[in-house]
Amino acid sequence: MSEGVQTPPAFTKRVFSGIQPSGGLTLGNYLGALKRFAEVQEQDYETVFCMVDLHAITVWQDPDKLAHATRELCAGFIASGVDPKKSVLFNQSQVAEHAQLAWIFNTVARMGWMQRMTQWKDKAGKNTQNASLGLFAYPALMAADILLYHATHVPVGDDQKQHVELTRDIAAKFNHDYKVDFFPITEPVIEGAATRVMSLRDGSKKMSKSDPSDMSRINMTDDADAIASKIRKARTDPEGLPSEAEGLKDRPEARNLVNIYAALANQSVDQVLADVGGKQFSEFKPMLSELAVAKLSPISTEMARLMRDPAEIDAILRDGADQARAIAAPVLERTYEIVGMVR
Ligand code: AQP
Repeated sequence: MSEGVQTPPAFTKRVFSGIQPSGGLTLGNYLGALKRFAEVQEQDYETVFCMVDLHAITVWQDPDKLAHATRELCAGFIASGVDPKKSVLFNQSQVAEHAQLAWIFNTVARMGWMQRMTQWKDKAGKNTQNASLGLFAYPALMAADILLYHATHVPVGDDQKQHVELTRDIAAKFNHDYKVDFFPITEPVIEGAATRVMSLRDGSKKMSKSDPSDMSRINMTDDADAIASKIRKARTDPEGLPSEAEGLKDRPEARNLVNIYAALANQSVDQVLADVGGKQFSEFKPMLSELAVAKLSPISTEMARLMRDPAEIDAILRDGADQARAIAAPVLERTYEIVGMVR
């Protein structure tokens, strides 16, 4: 993470982040989350990463697919460079403390805070009466995920910023109401050229696992032909590429493809445009496909290899859950004491 991000004093520098096993991983999850998790693991932070299956079931998940998606997500973490020997890597439902602390936070968070969450509004749609109570309470569980580890920093894509801000509000209200300085005020860390990867079919929507159109996203398990075909068919406009970022203003689809290229190439948007400015999309799209295949195919090959041994993945998750519980249990215990529960 870059300099300038403030660490709350008195708390160990610790990163927490999670991904839902709500479908196959997308390029958005990779660039907005996994790639950065692997980078931050090598920096001066303790790192805790979670497959948030309790979050996934806030919308319907087929039980067989959920188990498969959880193991595949674990394979995706490892294949992207998250090393279970360096990071705590586990599955949320194996550490009961997440649900227990979430209950306390359900009593701290206010209805009005939850109603303002854009993810709730987007996912519940017009039919809020039929959405699950869990979907409404999602941000309180996310606050519990983060604060159970006293995490000081949360690397996320731009879409999750509002939830991390709510986590800060919950921590501040808990500390204030119980007159303690127990939970840190966590910093969201949103960095990189692709903090919000957009749909390949509609530059105003984020790329998402659960988008009904498979052509809207690049899946981490897509082969080279599928990646090339999706990029070839990606929506663009008739203009060529500009030489400076300013020329991408009001061109969301063009900006999205350039952002993806920049993030995959570890370059800034300006560096990319200095090279490709003046080219047509017919020339740029094959360059992007080649880069995407070069970066993603070693990851998908490794994911497929890991998935051939599900027992090994389960053992990694169990071991990670033991490590997670060792941090989480004392924090929950102290929370109960602060709240006044007889222990
Ligand atoms: N399009 C994206 N661009 C950048 N970052 C993204 N993330 C997700 N989509 C993008 C980041 O990935 C992490 C895990 O997200 P998640 O799976 O827990 O939930 P999500 O944000 O709701 O992702 P999806 O793919 O859209 O899942 P569904 O379709 O199930 O809701 C987060 O850090 C997120 O910011």
